[in-house]
Amino acid sequence: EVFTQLKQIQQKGLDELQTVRDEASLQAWRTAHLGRSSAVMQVFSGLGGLDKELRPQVGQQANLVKQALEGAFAERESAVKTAALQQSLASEKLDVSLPGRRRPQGRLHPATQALNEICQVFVEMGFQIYRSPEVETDVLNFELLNIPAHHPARDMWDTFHTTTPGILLRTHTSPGQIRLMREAAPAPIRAILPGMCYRYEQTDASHESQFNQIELLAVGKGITFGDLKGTLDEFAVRMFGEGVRTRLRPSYFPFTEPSAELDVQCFLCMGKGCNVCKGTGWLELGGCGMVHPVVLQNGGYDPEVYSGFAAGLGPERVAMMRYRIEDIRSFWANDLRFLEQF
Ligand code: FA5
Repeated sequence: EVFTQLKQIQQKGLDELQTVRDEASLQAWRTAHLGRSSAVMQVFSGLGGLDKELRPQVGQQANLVKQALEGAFAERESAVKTAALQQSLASEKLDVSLPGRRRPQGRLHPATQALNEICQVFVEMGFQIYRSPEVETDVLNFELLNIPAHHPARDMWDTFHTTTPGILLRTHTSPGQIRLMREAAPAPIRAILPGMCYRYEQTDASHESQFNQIELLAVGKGITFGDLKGTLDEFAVRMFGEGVRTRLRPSYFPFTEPSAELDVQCFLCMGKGCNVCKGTGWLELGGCGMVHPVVLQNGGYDPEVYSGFAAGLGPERVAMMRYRIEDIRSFWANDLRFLEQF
């Protein structure tokens, strides 16, 4: 009757194996029918209790059953694996004709684009680009530019101060004038100095607490106010188009004498008056003037021998006019819906 039992064990195992369709039930079947506490294994462990003559025959028969089950299992296992592979090949088919997903492409910030364009125009006119630091000393940002402590102009140009006394974020690119003059003296200079400036400012649609400037500096013998005017006219034409004129309005800066505000004719209405120029026909671009003798001297040039002109332009203002951007605070608000338009 042990033999009948073995036969039944084998039959039951094989029958149940028929219903196995996946990896999980395959493993469950193996534990149930070939595991340590499975029926066939119990026959092996019960061998000791049998009659001596019966033992080899039962053992042999149990072995055959075990081998039959193992063989069937191996077959089923490979069938299940093949089926799973077929299934995944069919369901995860790659369609190589689908277009790929593009990575979003970065681009230059609109302020950088305007800055680059203005620099390009001046470079074509023979100006060199000179970089000077954004973290500056009080001495260079103010004192050597003729703005001593307690000078009223300091209020207008107040900035962010570091915890180190006398070290601040520059309010304009003008301290670069002194740095460049000291490096170059007594050689002639024709350069632009672009970069970020910072101000402690009540911000509004046209004033940010950070913005770019492009400083213009020419120093040499016999440089006149006419050279300044001519340079700015040529810049306006190259930048904004044929026929665009500039206008200088008397102004005051401690580091230039005489000083002027630079307006450029509105290139959208060509001076007739429109929304962008608020009906005036002119757009304000920056300050300028002849380098003050004291500043020339601070830079290492003898004002009796040398003269020069300087200007400070606001590239964001140029970009605002060009793209009709209504609020300068959009530039640094980090809103991609704004930035991706340029
Ligand atoms: C100056 O900063 C002078 N250093 C310019 C100068 C240089 C004069 C050389 C003479 C010789 P002002 O503070 O006006 O001047 O600034 C010049 C330009 O920078 C402005 O016309 C404007 O375009 C830009 N600017 C100034 N403040 C801000 C601000 N808060 N936000 C955006 N742009 C500004």
